[in-house]
Amino acid sequence: MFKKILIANRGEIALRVIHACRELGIKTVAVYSEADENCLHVRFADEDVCIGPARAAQSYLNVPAVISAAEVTGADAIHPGYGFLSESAYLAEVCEACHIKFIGPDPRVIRLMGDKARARRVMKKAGVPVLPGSEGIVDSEEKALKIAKDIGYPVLIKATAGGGGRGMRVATGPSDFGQAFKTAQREAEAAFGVKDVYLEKYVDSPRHIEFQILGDHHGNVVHLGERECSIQRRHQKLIEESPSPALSDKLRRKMGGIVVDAAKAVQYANAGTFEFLLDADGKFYFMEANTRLQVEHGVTELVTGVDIVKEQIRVAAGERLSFKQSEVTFSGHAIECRINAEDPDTFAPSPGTVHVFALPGGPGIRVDTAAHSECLVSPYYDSMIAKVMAHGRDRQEAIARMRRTLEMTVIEGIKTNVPLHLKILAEADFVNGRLSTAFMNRFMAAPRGGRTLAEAV
Ligand code: MV4
Repeated sequence: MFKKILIANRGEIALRVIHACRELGIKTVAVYSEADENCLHVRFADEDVCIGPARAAQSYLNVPAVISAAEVTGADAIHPGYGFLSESAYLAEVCEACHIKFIGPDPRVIRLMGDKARARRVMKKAGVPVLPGSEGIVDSEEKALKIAKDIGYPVLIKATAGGGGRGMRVATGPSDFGQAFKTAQREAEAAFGVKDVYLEKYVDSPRHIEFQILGDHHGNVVHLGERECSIQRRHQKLIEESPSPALSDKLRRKMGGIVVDAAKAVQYANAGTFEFLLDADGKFYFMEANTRLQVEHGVTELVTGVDIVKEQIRVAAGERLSFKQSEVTFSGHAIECRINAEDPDTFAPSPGTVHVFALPGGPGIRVDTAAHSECLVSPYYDSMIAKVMAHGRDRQEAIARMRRTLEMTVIEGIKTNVPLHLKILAEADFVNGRLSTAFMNRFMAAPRGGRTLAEAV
């Protein structure tokens, strides 16, 4: 087992990894930017190294700085968390060259899944359902127009280097196809430096369902069921839950079997997530695979009892998964609300000093956060300051626990989206599990007492 792990991240996820390391008896190294000197991940790590200025490009995204910190502290592995360098095949390659274990899948698998058109092709070959679309990237508008006609409108033009919704454009017919194609290419080039795009049939108002998998270096892969992440705004997830209200046990077993086979086909080792769209007829289609620990991994931990981060560390060290698929059980229901430091009207970030930070806890509640009273929410990084998770025997109990927790949450000094969460949790469609990726758009537009939600919160 590793003796010392460097955590190339900050905030709640850096603390989450420290929890796992402490339980496993592994020493930790925090890295931090000049803006994060007083953060809890620095306080609770055994050692710490400042790796650069506040701007992430010069610190948390700086591969030479991270590697140097690992070298000088003698860390034998790096956990990248999520975001930042977590899906950097380059960091994983440099780690390999430096004989430092990267706690994540092989760089070749990271590269494969980072190329969305290629991932689609490989997954289709491995027996995973994909939407009608182009065979790989399409380099000319003329060819693309022909393919779009075959697929049938509406079609979606997606950046192959994209993911998370960036560089996507819908074309509703041949008349707006040219414009959408050019815009998608231009956005892809600007955002990722690669203008390549591919085409897919567009699904209206689907559910976002993702399967959690874990693989080891001995050919074992298990799935830990799904999370439904349909409640999101501008591709930022707000609420996630497990299980999905839309999946039967039969569909779960079917999709689970498919993702396990697909992961085995690419020799997937470590934690990963396979994203699907689920349409109104219950048909599902592969979208992309994320080769990292996800923000929302905690809801899966609550319903399965598996510590995903400890498993990640064990398998990276060459150990076998500590359980078999037949030993995975699902218990009750879990929901997560992402608490963001943002203005509830404008959604603009609301950084600053938190004067009071108090959450009640109690049965079935888990809070993952690096915030505390008198902490500083930095304008340099993501605005998510806490993940509140509620577990109950069923969905209704989980929702009730979430509501009473958020009602008794006191965060003063900055603005947060807690009021928004409480409004969503009270919405009939949410309570009845009628979720889709269109939920938030409808919700924001729906008038309440003569005002739209955007005006009311
Ligand atoms: C789609 C789609 C409809 N049809 N693909 C957005 C993020 C990326 N992971 C895939 N995304 C979508 N792909 C086809 N062919 C709709 C979305 C989408 C979406 C997906 C998941 C969660 C929220 C979403 C919000 C808007 C659009």
